[in-house]
Amino acid sequence: MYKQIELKYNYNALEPHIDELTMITHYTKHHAAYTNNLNAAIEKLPQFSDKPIEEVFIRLSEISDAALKTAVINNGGGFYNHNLYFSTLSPDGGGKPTGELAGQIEKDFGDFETLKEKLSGAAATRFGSGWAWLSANKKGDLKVSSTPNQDNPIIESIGEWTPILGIDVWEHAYYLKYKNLRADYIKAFFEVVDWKEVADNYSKVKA
Ligand code: MN3
Repeated sequence: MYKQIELKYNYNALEPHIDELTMITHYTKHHAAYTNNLNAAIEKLPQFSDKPIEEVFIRLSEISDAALKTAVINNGGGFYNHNLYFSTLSPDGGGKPTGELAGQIEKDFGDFETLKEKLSGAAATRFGSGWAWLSANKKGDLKVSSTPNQDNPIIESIGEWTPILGIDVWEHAYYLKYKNLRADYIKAFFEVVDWKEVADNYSKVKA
């Protein structure tokens, strides 16, 4: 059984950047539905029961039933992506990373502001629903990308890249407060990013 991560803050804790009703709806409706639907799909795939979702993502070619494979991609992505999203937000977030991650950002992007611009650009220009990502590989390289729907870099690269931070740009992530102003939501998102958590994710991906 896949389980949603528990939030380490209250639904209203990210105000005014991300509003309470969006958080409640996002976590208890959208994320919960992806998780339930993933569990229902995996019940039909006993070879994957109790396997980490990251392993399922890199073994998708073993699923021969096309509809079931689509269900695992959409709901497995929805489950995993939102666990990452909610775990890297914090009312004490914002600012910039320090330590090893900060050094790698300088190496790969020049400076933090450039990374922020690239990530914001990837999030702003993703057409329709999807995500913008900061990912790492085992060598410790960093990369900015975006994917449609509930896809993610693990699915897309078959395990070569693992996201360490994701910006959800589905309208359900911002429309209640920001309406059509996705760029304002993206700006606000950076005010609540928990860079310590992102740095922790980075050190886990790096071999
Ligand atoms: Mn979402």
